[in-house]
Amino acid sequence: MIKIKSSEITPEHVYLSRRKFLQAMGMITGHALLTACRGPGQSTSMPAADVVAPVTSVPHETQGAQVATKAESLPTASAAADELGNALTPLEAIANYTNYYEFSVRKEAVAGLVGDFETSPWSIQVGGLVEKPRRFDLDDLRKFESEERIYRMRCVEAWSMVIPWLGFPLAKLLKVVEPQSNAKYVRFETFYDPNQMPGTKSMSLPWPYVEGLRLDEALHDLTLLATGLYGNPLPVQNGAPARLVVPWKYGFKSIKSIVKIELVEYMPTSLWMASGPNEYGFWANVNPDVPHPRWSQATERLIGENKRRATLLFNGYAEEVAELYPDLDDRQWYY
Ligand SMILES: Nc1nc2c(c(=O)[nH]1)N[C@H]1C(S)=C(S)[C@@H](COP(=O)(O)O)O[C@H]1N2
Ligand SMILES: [Mo]
Repeated sequence: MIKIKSSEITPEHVYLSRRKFLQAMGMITGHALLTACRGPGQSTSMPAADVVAPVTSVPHETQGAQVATKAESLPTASAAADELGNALTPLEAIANYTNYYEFSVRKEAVAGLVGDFETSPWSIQVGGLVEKPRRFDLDDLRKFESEERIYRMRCVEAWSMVIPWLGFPLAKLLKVVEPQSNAKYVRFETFYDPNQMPGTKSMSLPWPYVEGLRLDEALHDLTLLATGLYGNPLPVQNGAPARLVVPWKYGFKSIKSIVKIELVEYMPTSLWMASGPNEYGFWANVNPDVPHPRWSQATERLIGENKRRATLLFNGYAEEVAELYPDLDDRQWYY
């Protein structure tokens, strides 16, 4: 097990390092965002198919794949690479190779199935162990100042992307509702309507999609409520109008299209914990040394590259998040 001295991490250190992430120096207001982007965009074990049959073609080579944006909204990001020098994944790939089981288990099919999905009006109910429970509609979400964050996204299936998100730290929203002292975890729930989400009828899973974080993880500055990417509102298939992004954990923690956030005392049971407890646990911190029961996590394929590359501890964010895990043990890597 890799040891990290959390004592080495000072707040200044974290701050200076985080500066490297904030590629966008100018703030982008959320005003243009959160407009519904109308872009086109088995078993209970989520990723088996992709790992058993490794991805050999990049998503934008997929025949018939639609592109998520049109000419009037060309992708923009303030930098061309993440802080480690990894080039941004093209929008075509981000929008056409998506995991969104409510629509399809086929990543290449999701973008073509989201056309009728309504993302406006929308609201997120925030409650549970808070002083000021409230509902945030799209206008409320627009009031949070939006910033760009270029993050690596590492799927448990061992592929990855580099994505320029727009959004704001979830902590800002949680502060508004004032968590009570007995709140220890945060539970997130995705919108669920079988009539709009064909995958929920064909896939027998304990819908709705649910995920959870420990409260300090949810309050960490890296934890984002994302409302856009590449300078535009989120494509529906990427979780419009608002989704979680937790870059040091496997991608399945980054729950899409959130309608409910609850502060709770006990560890919530996620959809994947309920459906595949031997393979998907609560913590899901990226660790190359802890294999999934059915495959190694030592390497990954960055979408667009052919050669596999080494997976980084905490997906490369150890400096920022190791302090959250002073008593690292196997539980916190467990799927
Ligand atoms: N509601 C919901 N959220 C979800 C998923 C899903 O199927 N449904 N898939 C997860 C998985 S496995 C990954 S890797 C990421 C993928 O995000 P992206 O498609 O925007 O790259 O979304 C996560 N969030
Ligand atoms: Mo994933």
